[in-house]
Amino acid sequence: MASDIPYYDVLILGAGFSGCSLLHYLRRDGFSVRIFEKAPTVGGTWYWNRYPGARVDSDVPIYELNIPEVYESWSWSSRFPDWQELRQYFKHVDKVLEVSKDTDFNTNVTDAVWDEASQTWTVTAENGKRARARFFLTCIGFASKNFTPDFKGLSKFKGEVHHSNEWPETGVNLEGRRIGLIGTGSTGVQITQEAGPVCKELFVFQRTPNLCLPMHQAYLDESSQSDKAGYDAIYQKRLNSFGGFLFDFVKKKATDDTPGQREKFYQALFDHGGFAFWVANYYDLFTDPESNRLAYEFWQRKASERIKDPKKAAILAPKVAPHPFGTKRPSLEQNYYEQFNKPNVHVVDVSAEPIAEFTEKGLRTTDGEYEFDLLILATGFDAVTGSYKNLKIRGVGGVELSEKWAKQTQTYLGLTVHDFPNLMYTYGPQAPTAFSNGPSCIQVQTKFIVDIINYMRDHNYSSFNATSDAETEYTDEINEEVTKTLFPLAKSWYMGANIPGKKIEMLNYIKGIPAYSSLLDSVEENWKGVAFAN
Ligand code: NA7
Repeated sequence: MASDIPYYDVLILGAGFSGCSLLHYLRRDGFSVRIFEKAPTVGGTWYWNRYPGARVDSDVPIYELNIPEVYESWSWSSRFPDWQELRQYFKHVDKVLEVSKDTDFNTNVTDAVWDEASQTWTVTAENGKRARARFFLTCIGFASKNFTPDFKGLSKFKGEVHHSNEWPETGVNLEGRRIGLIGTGSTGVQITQEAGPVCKELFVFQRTPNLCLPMHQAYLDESSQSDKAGYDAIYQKRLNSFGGFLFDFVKKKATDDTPGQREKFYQALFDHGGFAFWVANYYDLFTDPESNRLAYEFWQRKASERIKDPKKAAILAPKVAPHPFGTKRPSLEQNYYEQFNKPNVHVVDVSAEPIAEFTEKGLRTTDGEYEFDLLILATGFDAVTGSYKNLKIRGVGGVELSEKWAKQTQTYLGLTVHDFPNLMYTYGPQAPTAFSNGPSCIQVQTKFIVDIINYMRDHNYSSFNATSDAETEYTDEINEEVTKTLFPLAKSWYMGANIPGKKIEMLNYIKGIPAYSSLLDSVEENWKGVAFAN
């Protein structure tokens, strides 16, 4: 019977940045809140990402929750922390915010059903746990469904195989191993930097070069982080930039500058490190092919001068851009290119010689055979919408969310979906997700979610539903905006193009954090596009 199932005002799925943050604010406002979390602990993506070299590509304190109780009593040891430190950070978040006391861990939710009569969601997990809730908030991130390509004969391979996102908690020895690594996304780049120095031999199977940017890691001491007086201002300031950082595109076209000025500007972005060259470049980088070409030329020169072997350089940093710069996510690197200067570290261009099949001892491309005893699949995720594919979420009339999105992703505000009343999600489809620093996007979305739930309580509303018209208008705008950019020219996970058969469409909001934040604020003024019911 439904009444035997525990009831909460709010049920949150996932105890990562957004789940912890929403729990904190909603509980503060007097709501009963519960988190169901698949993992045995808090941390979200930083519980699962524990492959060698896993590290965040946003710098701290930008990559951090803006909750004073949390940041005032925390300091980092490096500008770009690794997964171990991020796990420690989440332990701290848990201790300070007491997340665990309101969380069911090891609870993998499989089903959620909207009940029109009671205006509640009923949520069921694999371990049999159930809950009913007025609001259902899915905070499951954009990269939780792994992708392994359907390689011919993969099961024949007799060596050890690991997908980067299912890395054994006990670790995997890379020392002295012969390693085959497929994939050169940010994961592949980070693993290469760890495997290169210790392996016997490393074959990196690259289909598309990663146009990596210099990280410029720096080590931080506690004393430099003792004064937190300016932090609140920093967290407000990060919302003023496209990517949710403290830097932003400059208000100039690339061709407004002379070649000399451009060279100086590009070099300054490289010297700054992080994503500056990506999202603090000339503002026409993603819209003007010439601006993009100029940026690529600079990047190509910088990367190729670090690679001694011209054959390797032609694969890793080709003269002709594989796609417009920045339309696939660049990774940050520390010594990626130098790895390939070692005689035992190879790059195999599988766009020129595709992987034909696996063998007992390795794999065969159309041109040759490669032997290794450890295979690492850094082949990514069914990103953004894929996170929802293993979850049966049924809204009004029993319609399933993943079915609705199979035809076309449709959302209102990148936060909710028509006919899925009282469902909201964070850091997912049609939000600034892939183009923003996670905690910045979450800061904006958390405010909206907490505000609407409070508003409804104050007005005795039991449900809200995004209108169909508002959803269509929002979705159409995303699809229209992307046609003005170079993004459709790349086969990227931003566009769903990394998964065979997946619909090609822009899965993210591309106008940046300030425009997104203003949009949410304007909706809050009169709840445009939202229908409330008692
Ligand atoms: P990504 O960025 O999706 O990278 C996956 C990599 O795997 C990428 O280089 C792909 O090449 C490669 N891949 C995928 N399928 C194949 C096949 N069939 N053959 C050869 N190579 C293949 O995943 P990551 O884990 O690195 O990063 C995901 C995001 O998580 C990251 O951007 C951060 O935001 C956090 P392709 O480029 O498609 O040619």
